[in-house]
Order: sequence, then structure tokens, then C-alpha cells
Amino acid sequence: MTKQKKLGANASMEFAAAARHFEALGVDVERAIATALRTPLSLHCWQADDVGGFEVREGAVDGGGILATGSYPGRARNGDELRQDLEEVLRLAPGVHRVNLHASYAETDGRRVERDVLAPEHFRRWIAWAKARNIGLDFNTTFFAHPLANDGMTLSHPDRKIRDFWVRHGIACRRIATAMGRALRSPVTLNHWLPDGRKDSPADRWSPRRRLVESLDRMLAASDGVDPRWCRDAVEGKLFGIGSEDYVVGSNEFYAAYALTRKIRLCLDMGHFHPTETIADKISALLQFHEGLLLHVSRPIRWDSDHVVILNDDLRAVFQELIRGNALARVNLATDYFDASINRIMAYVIGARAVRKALLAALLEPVERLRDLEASGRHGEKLAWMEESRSAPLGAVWDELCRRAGSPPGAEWIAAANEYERAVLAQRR
Ligand code: RNT
Ligand code: ZN
Repeated sequence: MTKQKKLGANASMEFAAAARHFEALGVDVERAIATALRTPLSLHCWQADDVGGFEVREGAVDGGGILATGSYPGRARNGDELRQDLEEVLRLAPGVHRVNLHASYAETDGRRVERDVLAPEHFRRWIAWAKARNIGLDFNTTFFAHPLANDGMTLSHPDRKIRDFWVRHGIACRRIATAMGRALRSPVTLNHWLPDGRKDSPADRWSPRRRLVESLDRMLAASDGVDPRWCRDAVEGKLFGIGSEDYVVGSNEFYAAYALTRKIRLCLDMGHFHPTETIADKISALLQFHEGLLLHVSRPIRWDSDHVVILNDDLRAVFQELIRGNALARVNLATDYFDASINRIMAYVIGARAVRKALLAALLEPVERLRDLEASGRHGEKLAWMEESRSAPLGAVWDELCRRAGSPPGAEWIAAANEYERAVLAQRR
């Protein structure tokens, strides 16, 4: 037997043993793998270039509390480099992916195009690329890193003219999202996050919120060139940001109520709550009322909301909730983090693989058994089985999932990412 064949035989024996383990607990392993593979994960484009975007800008701009730290070499400098990087990520992360763009990633051939007049043509390369690769796109309005956002206020700004500009930007993006969705025959989730807030002790927390409601309503009222079949709006709250420590206009409560009353999606970002507050318990509460949710999968560390996602308990708990509640089909999953201090492709792949691994782990949980034990009051035994699940042979099933998707199993992807760094990233000077 050649070494290669031997490894293959070992792998399939390991998978068979793992499958027997889960099946003895009543889990359908084949179904778990299939569901984990076909669940779409929308990959954020902004890890590849530290949320830079391609805009031709004049003057210094405030980042709106979004701050990528680090100066690791290899940042993508244009659309072609970014797409090349994403293709590598798609090779190294198994399963169905979408790509999540920001308005600031428009390609305008060196011309300055204001955000309120952006149009589908500025995304034609992205659309053609997505079409050729049969992947869906998602989209985001960019309400930061712009001279008209330097006050820390956009849609809630006291100046009507500034609000109008941002309302026009929102409408332009809704048209772009519609065009993208229609071209790709796949509805685009258009997420709106804005940095509006105050660093310290606002005397008036009311007026900005009232103005934000009014601006969002105007933005959502636009129907010319906007088709809700292709453009699905979502709003994302936050507790605080850098420079908006005391007050964020679009808080979670604000948007939870707004989204519910306007019948749009609420976005929960895992990094946008108090440092010890997690989102897993919110899902079953919100989904009693909301039709669906957009989840920004991220990892908060102290004051930062956007560390690279890893397979930690918080991530596992989110997917356990989705699977235990049979709610996977009601959420859109999107990664959202940025780290400029490490190999950016690795940052992507670590996060994308962690998300799908957490999903697979949740699908391999003996949910029926846990439920039965709880229903019959055997809480100790339930907890014991939950603990046993932690050391169940997830890795062998994960490797099998990777092989079926044509993606490197186990740690094999790391060598591939190193090779990509040597051949591509290191050449970017
Ligand atoms: C910021 C939000 C938002 C951004 C992206 C770039 O705190 O999480 O989702 O990360 O839009
Ligand atoms: Zn987010």
C-alpha cells in the first residue's frame, strides 16, 4: 500500500468509528454533514484590506470607530487582489459561501464617485466574478470613513442636508443590492450599520434617535429601482464604539423595535454587547417575534468587537441554539472581523472554518436525548451528556466533511496558506 493510500484508509476508518459513536446517540451523521456543507456563510470582504475599500478620497476621514490594528504585509490593494484572496479562502474553507461587500468597495476606475450616486455599474466586476463562480453576494451601506461622517453622526445628524446625503446613500445601496440580487438570482442581504453616537454624556439622547427613525423610514420608503425580492434590508445595533463610548444612537433595543415594526431584519453582532453579554440566549427570545435574524459572527475581546472568530464556547452556543430551536433557516450568517497583525488569509480561513465546525458540532449533538432527559427531570444526566459531547470525535467528521467538499482536511490548509503567502502576498510591496 502506498503512503497516500494508507492515510486514506486510516481516515475512512476514523470517520467510520466517529460516525458509529454519534449514530449510537441517535444522530444522523450524513444529514449533519450535508446540512453543514450547504448552509451559506457570507464572507466579509473587509478582512483582506483592513476595511480600507477602494474609494478615491479627498481629505482625512474618521474611521467611525472601526480600527484595524497591525501592519502585516500582503494587504489587498484593489479589486483584483481582493478577489484573488477570496478565491484562496474559498479553496481552503469548505461549504457554501457568499461574499459580503461594502459600498466602499466600488470600482470606479480612478474616478471619484460620491457615495450618494453609486450605482450597480460600479459593482459590475464583482457581479461578473460572483456569477462566474456561482456565489451569491451580500451588501452593506458605508456610513463611516467619509468627511460627512467626521462628526460621528450620519443618518441622525442634526443638519438636514447631511442626513439627506446619507439617506441618498442608503437608497443608492438598496438599488445596487437589488441589481446584484437580480443578476445573481439570489436575494442580497443589505446591512445597515452606522457609527452615530457620542463620546461623553449627551444631554439629549432623544433627538438623534427620533431623527434616525425618520431617516431610516425615508431610506426604506424608496421603491424606484428597489425590489424587496432581491434586496433584504437589515439593521445592526451596537453598545459602544471607539469615540462613542457613552451613547450609540442605534442601540440593540432601538433596532430590535425598529426592525420588528418595519418588517426588516435585525442584525446581531456577537461583539456589540457588554463584555460578558453573549447573543446565544437572545436568539430564542427574538425569534418569537422576528421572522429572521442576520448574525454577524465575530469575537469580542475587552473593548474590541472584531477579533478573528475561533471555535470557542460562545460560538458553539450560538449554533447549539440555532439547531436545538430548528432555526437555522431563519438566520443569515455572515462573518465580521478584521485583524491586520497576522496573515489575513489565515484570519479568514480560521474564522470560516470555525463557524462551520461550530455548526457541524451543533448538528452532531444528541438533541433528542438531551430534550428527553430534561423533560423527564433528569437534569444531572442531561448535563453529563452535554459534557460528554465536548470530547466527542468531532474532528474525524469534520475532516470527512472537508474531503467531501474538496477542501483540505485537518491542518493541511495551513501549509497551503503559507504557500499562498510566499507566492502571492509577499509579492505585494
Ligand atoms: C461595526 C459593525 C459593522 C462593521 C462592518 C465593516 O461595528 O460590526 O458590521 O464591522 O460593516
Ligand atoms: Zn458587525
